[in-house]
Amino acid sequence: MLKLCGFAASNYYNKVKLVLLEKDVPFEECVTLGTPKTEILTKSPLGKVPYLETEDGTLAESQVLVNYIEARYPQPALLPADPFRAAKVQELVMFMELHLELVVRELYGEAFFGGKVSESAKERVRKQLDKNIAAFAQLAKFSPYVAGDEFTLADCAAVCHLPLAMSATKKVYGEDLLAALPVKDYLKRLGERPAVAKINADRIASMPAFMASFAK
Ligand SMILES: N[C@@H](CCC(=O)N[C@@H](CS)C(=O)NCC(=O)O)C(=O)O
Repeated sequence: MLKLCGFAASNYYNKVKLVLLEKDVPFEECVTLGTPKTEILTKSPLGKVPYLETEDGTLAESQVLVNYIEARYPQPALLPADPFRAAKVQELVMFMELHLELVVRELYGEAFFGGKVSESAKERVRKQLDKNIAAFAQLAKFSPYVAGDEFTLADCAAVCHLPLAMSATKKVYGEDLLAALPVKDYLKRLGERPAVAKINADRIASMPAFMASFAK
């Protein structure tokens, strides 16, 4: 059986878990909090989660994981059959991860963990976000799903990454930089899907153990 390793506070872990749940694929979860980094490094070359243990070996990088799951369990499809439309979904995922999540991640220390981000870093991130959010707004549809009229892998990414971008920018800049987009309504709507409700509930339940793992 597939084993998804990581922890429920991780947006990348939750993206993959959501894909597995939406497809009703049987899987086990393996919580890596407290696992020595040296051990994780034997499975995931940068020590990052999630990673997926399969009968054939281990895979790292969440988008690789979801593309593997999509290929192995094609139904229900989370990518359009049309190659161009499928590529547009992947484009949206890449935009959210490279140009929103990875940029906003620099703020997490201050937004969520009681740290401090330098004023120059805040300014640099803000400039990048202003540009990248405008680009994302050109691609995102929210009609009713992020890539258009079908629920896709892009929604699995969006429901995990966008809330972090909203709350981190709100905390650090005093304004949600995604507020001009219909993200709140979208997340509310998507939150009604049982699989999305499950990853959100599991994430909330996991927070005390996650925060405690930093105190060690
Ligand atoms: N590009 C990676 C990003 C994964 C990632 O950043 N995971 C975080 C948790 S959300 C992590 O493992 N951080 C620990 C570290 O970087 O050592 C993916 O898509 O899987």
